[in-house]
Amino acid sequence: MDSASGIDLDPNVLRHLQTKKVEERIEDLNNQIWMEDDAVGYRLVTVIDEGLSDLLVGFRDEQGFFEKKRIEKAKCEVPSLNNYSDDLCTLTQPNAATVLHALNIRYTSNVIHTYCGLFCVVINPWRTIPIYSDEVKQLYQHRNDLPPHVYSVAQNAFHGILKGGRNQSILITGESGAGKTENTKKIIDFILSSSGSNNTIGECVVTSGVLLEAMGNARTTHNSNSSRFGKFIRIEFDENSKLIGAKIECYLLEKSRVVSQSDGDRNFHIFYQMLSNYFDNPHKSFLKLSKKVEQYKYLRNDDASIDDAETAKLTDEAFSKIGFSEEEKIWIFQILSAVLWIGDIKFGERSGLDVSFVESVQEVDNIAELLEMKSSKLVDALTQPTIKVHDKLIRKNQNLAKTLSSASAMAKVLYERLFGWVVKRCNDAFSVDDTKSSCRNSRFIAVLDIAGFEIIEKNSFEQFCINYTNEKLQQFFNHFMFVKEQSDYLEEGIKWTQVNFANHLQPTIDLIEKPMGVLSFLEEECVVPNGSEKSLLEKLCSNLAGDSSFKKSKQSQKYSTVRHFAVQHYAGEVHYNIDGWLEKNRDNVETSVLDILSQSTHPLLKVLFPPVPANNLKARRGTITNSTVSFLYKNQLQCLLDTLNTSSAHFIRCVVPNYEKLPGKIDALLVLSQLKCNGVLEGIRICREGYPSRLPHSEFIERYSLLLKNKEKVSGASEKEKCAHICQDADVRKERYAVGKTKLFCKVGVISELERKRNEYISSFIVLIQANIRYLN
Ligand code: AOV
Ligand code: MG
Repeated sequence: MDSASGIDLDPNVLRHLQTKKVEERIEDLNNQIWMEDDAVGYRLVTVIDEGLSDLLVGFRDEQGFFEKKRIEKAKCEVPSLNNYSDDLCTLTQPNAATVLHALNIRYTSNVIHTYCGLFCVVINPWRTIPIYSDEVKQLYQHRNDLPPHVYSVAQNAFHGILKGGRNQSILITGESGAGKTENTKKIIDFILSSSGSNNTIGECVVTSGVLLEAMGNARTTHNSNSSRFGKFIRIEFDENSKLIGAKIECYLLEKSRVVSQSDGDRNFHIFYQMLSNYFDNPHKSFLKLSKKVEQYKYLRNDDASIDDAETAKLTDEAFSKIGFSEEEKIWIFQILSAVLWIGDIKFGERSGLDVSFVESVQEVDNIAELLEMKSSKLVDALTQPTIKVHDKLIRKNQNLAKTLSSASAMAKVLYERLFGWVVKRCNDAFSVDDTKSSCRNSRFIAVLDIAGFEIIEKNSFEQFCINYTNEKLQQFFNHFMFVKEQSDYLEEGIKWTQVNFANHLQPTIDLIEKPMGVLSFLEEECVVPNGSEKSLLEKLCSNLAGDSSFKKSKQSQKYSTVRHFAVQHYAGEVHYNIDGWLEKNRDNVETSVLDILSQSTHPLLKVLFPPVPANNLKARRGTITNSTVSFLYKNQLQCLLDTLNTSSAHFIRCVVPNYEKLPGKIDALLVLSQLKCNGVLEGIRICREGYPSRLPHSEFIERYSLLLKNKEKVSGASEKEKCAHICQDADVRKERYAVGKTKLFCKVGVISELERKRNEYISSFIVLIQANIRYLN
């Protein structure tokens, strides 16, 4: 029984929660140092001799042989005296090596959460661990002295609402498979169960998650349930902190997946669910789902290990719970089935002529029937679009490549709008009625689940958007941290001279956003006649060459200069391959395709493709700059940041420990690269610039007063004065500490130094006592 909260806790759970703290041992470091190592990240070695800029070190290799090596001092990190700390910033020597070491020993003892200043780092356990039970939830709802946990972050946010504070946001980032979505679900669940009263809203929010996963998630090589869109979920409360509603906003659905997937990836889950045994044959034949999964071109890569029938059931039930009628479900599946048939249309081309045609009518007939349109019109729209020349409408033949791309665009736009509609319907089920008076003072807790910084083999437009987003979020974090530190120092009456590290990211953001920057050149190239990626790259290189964040890629096997440019992001230099950017950014759908979709009599298509007024040329053409993906996304991102800026933020960084999905195993290099990309090391760096170690006066005096040279001198002094005297007597330089109103603030290394002096004092004291005892004997 946990005496403070009156809650029964399984000892197994306690062990995972690490309530029984591992005895923190102050290590005898004995001339040891962390040396950079290509295989294991960092290796603890013994210093044998010290040169001006290098060290001679010794260590045992994997076979147990003793090796000696000269290494540059710059490639070493000082070990920390403590290693099991709940907060990485309180390591006596926070640096890449000690942070990795601390996370490693915690993870291998099943502790997946660790704070790092304002971040909570969570390492994917790759297995179920018993730390999310109702009992544990209750504990975190009632106590604030518990070990790190995402529940604690959620509770802080909830507490912010309860005490009448501002909107709260929880930002979760990390690379694919790191656990963002899992943690988002845990947090939402915690907040909903803390706010108790309105179960219907809570249930709808959770249920909508099932639908979004069915339609927006897919199997990838790194994650069998990978989210292929970003989302921002807001849980809204009225002025009495009562739950009144929720809202989900989605970003950048990866719709290209509908028409093609990389090896090892699947299409969105919903397609496989729709074809699974959960649905009977009459239902399937009504939907014209007459083929097996692997017979559809868009679904070639199946995965037998995923139980699609089981999830189909959950999805079906979720549709009903949210309030989709049986008829509406049929409409949804008709559109999805039509999308699959689009992939199977067989197109041909007259050799030597730019004329394409449909080889067999079966597929087209199926689509036309499902989408309630005329087959002949569909064929024309795809193979012979109508164009306007001097007020005349003319049918234009086009080659096979154009026709194929037109068909893909049709499949993608159908899926994208369907997804958007399902999201909207979910929102309708739980969104707040703005007209109600109680909502005027509403506040929210929002959770952002968005793909983290990415450097892959071939970085394209998608990576560029993701990395741009993360650059902005990192800047937001740096600024937030700056303001927080500033208020901490002000509160403690300490002089403040630190720089705002948020400004350091501005050059890269400017490079992307400024009027003659990457995005504006891209948008312009999308609309100029004969725009091409080659000319875009030339424009970027000639106009941005002087920019410190822009790099021309050096000619190499990997990054040819005719295809690549590089951007210096906070997390590293990324080489972007320019191929396909214009098409991806234009995101054009032939007007003739949009026309037949909006002329259809299908009840759902009428909603998804409302007729465009003939005089609205801008909307019809869809080629104006302000309809490009990047333009729309830039604005969406700015809105998101405006929202975040008016809220109190909380940060969660998810880390994938290894790609083999093995519990308990840390791949050091993989984790190090994530710590770099997700801003944890940047956070540590900023933290090192300030005074990372903070001890209450009394604690500091209790531990270090033995370093005072003259104890009588301070007998009547205040605690504040005593702290200052101890630092002076221990020869800590003035700029390395600051005495605040209640705490003593120290720079990195001061505590290690004081500990060393304290140990020396104690050992000499022991020697003295032993000598005296001998003398007495
Ligand atoms: P992601 O959201 O970060 O990837 P997920 O949240 O989908 O990653 O997690 C991937 C998988 O890791 C899950 O399906 C679980 O098997 C496992 N996992 C993650 N966190 C936990 C946890 N706390 N407890 C148990 N298992 C966990 V992506 O959406 O691909 O970027 O686009
Ligand atoms: Mg996810």
